[in-house]
Amino acid sequence: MNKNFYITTPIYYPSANFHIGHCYSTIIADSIARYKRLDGFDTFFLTGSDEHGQKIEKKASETGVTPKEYVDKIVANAKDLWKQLDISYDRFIRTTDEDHVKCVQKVFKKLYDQGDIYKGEYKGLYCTPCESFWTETQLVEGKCPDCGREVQLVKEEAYFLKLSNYQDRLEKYIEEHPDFIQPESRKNEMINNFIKPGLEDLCVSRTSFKWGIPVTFDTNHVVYVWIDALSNYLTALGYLSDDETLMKKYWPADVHIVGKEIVRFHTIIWPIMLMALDLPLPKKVFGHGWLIIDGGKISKSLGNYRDPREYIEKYGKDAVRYYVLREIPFGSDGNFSEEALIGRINSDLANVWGNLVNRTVGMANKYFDGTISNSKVNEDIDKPLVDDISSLKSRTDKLLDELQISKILENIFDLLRACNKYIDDTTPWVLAKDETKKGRLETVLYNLLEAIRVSNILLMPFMPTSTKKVIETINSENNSFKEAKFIDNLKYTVSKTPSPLFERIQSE
Ligand code: ME8
Repeated sequence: MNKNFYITTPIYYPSANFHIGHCYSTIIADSIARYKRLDGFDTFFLTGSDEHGQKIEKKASETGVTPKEYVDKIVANAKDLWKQLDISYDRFIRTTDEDHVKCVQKVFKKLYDQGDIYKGEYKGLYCTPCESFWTETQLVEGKCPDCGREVQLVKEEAYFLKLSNYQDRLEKYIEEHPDFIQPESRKNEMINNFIKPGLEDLCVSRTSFKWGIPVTFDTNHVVYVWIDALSNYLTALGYLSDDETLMKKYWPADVHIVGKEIVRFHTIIWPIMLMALDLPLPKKVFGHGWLIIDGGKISKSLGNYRDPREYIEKYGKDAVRYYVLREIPFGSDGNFSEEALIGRINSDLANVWGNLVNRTVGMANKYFDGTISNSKVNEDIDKPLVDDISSLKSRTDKLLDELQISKILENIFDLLRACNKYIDDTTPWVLAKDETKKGRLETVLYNLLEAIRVSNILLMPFMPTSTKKVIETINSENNSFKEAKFIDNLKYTVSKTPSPLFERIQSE
């Protein structure tokens, strides 16, 4: 079996209004990358920033700095945020990186030389004061939708990518590879709404602004931002450079994690570029839903914009990670509010997980001075719990392959909930009163520690900080993925002074 794994996030537009929804693509990709690493895969996890384009050029000039100065500042900020969220990327690529610029220029030239890119004329409706192109349908009463002035029909010399040549091949590929676009609903949307109606050749260069990668053989033109941005997945592996070792090792990508609104670019333009370059296509493009914040309207001017760091500082990085992963179910949107975040912390992290660890370790200290080994007196009531512990890894593996991250967390927390019920059903405090039940009491606590240990191993990719704390609390040395099953001969010596895993939060 191929034990290499290549996963990417979208590369972000440098934005000063980076909100908690933006963090989702990166947190989910980080969790999957961590899972694969722990599962023995040689993993490459790529993220970065998408820095070119007219919008950036304009924002920089408004602030009186160069575009590069403008993006440098925002990128430093993004890197800091990823650090605070424990994002374990192998490379942070910037589209202004020298190797990327070279890679894009070589890709563009190669496609031009072989006839997939040709020079033509871009015709469009143009509003000169706004410097914007519009389509007929975007106009409001025939005028510019931004400023209301007259628009002109203009022609601009431009390069085009022959998407139309690849239409049949792409359609066939998508149909023959049902896993390529996930979830299924997005696949149908791409085929029916975009591909079947017919692909038009794509304008892939611009002359109306400068902040982009110059076309080497026609320097008036800069490369269209999406051609530039998508190529990042290849640059990072050294494609068309002197050293293609990573390319040989990791391409094709196992999964591109992308938000639903950019599935179109990743499943039409991107595969066609790759077909033209004669490269295999990524195994999967996963289009996730959004975190809907305050009904979808979020901006600094509305006063509801919060830097994600505020939540991290207030509630901890793992609570934020857990919340977004748990709240966005496969293929759908999730909702965000601070109230709901507090609700999740209290109901799942504090009441279920924290409480279970606390109760179990407390009883191990109280009744056995912290030392527990299995006395192997099993009763019927233990069996379902032991089975659930042993099957947890294979159930989680399957859900991870399907990218059902929210479901994974739901499943693990179901097990933790079942443990709290197991305590109520087995009543250890009653067993403790009867010396002849000492063996039974030890088994009950042992089973609970096993559930805590195994669930903790599988939670490591999702909540790297809290799971370390649990390892210290139960003092477990058996924390590898291979040991994520019920083992009946361990010896636990739990911490005498465990600190609480998650505190309950009083809502204001
Ligand atoms: O699209 N909930 O960058 P971007 C969940 N540069 N995800 C969200 C979200 C929300 N509320 N808001 C944003 C770009 N995102 C391009 C990518 S890749 C070659 C180029 C996600 O900064 C969004 O869906 O606009 C996307 O996946 C990511 O944040 C970056 O968005």
